[in-house]
Amino acid sequence: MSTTDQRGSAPNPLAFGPIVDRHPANPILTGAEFPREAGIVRVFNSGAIKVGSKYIMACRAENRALEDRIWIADSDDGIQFVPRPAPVEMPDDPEFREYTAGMYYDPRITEIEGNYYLMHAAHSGHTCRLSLLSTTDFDHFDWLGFVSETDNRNGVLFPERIRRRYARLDRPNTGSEFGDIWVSYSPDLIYWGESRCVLRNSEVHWAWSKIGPGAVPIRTPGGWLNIFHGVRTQCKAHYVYQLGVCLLDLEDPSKVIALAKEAILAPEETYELVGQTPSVVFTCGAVLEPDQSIKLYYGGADTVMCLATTTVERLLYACYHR
Ligand code: BMA
Repeated sequence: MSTTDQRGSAPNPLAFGPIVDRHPANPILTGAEFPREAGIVRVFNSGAIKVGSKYIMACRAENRALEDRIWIADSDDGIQFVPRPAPVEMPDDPEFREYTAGMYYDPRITEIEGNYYLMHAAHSGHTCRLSLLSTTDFDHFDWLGFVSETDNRNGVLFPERIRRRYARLDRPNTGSEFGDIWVSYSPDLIYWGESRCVLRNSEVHWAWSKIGPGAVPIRTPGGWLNIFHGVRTQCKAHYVYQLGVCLLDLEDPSKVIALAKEAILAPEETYELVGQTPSVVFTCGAVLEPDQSIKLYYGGADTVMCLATTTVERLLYACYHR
């Protein structure tokens, strides 16, 4: 791809302007749309998937007690979502209760071989670890267990096995590995290892504080498109969360093939700048449509759910040229 067309004259429109477009209906979902008695005041960082012709969102729904619930919402068009009457029932297991303290969040939905998996963060006192639910119908969920030690978050399963093993991206949160994107493998989705660093925050010019996996990676013939978040500390005072994109090797996702130099989405609209946490755009889900367009769902300011649209072509262009 070049910045000029085949005649070598007119500039390629992808060379300028936004890589993603915000949807005019933003924010597409707010806490006010949940059943009133639930007291949900914020909904953000929600996973999403398309099942047949329907869209399903696994919402991060938050009340004033800061109990974060995973709450399914349904949509016919991918824009207007209707929350179900009640949140996902979480396991009664005492271990689960002890470690999550009622706070589970940032779910990513991945379909693998006909099953749907929700990998999500679970707070355990001062730290956070990854936990995994599975479902075949989004009505009944099984808890498969904790799938990381403490101090790991942003776990995202790849939608297929890589060299026969399940694969995931995540963000270990401790020590010298703080704030980089890693890949790990598992024979059974429970025990994970062979971990390798994929991308360090020091390699992302606009995100010197930390980076982490975002949406479920999208397979393209040339590699996995990985839409991630990146954070910079502004004036030593507050974090600014933006979204970036890179392309990972299909067979060995620890290899970065291309990385967009620019962020593809930055907090600029009021619903991204003002809210519980100012200046945050944060994604947990993107839906690839048959025409290769992409619906990118993201949380604005840790308060509302938003939608942006783009295409595989635009994201690939960004990886190589922006
Ligand atoms: C991260 C996560 C996200 C949140 C972000 C900004 O560490 O906890 O859920 O959107 O911080 O507050």
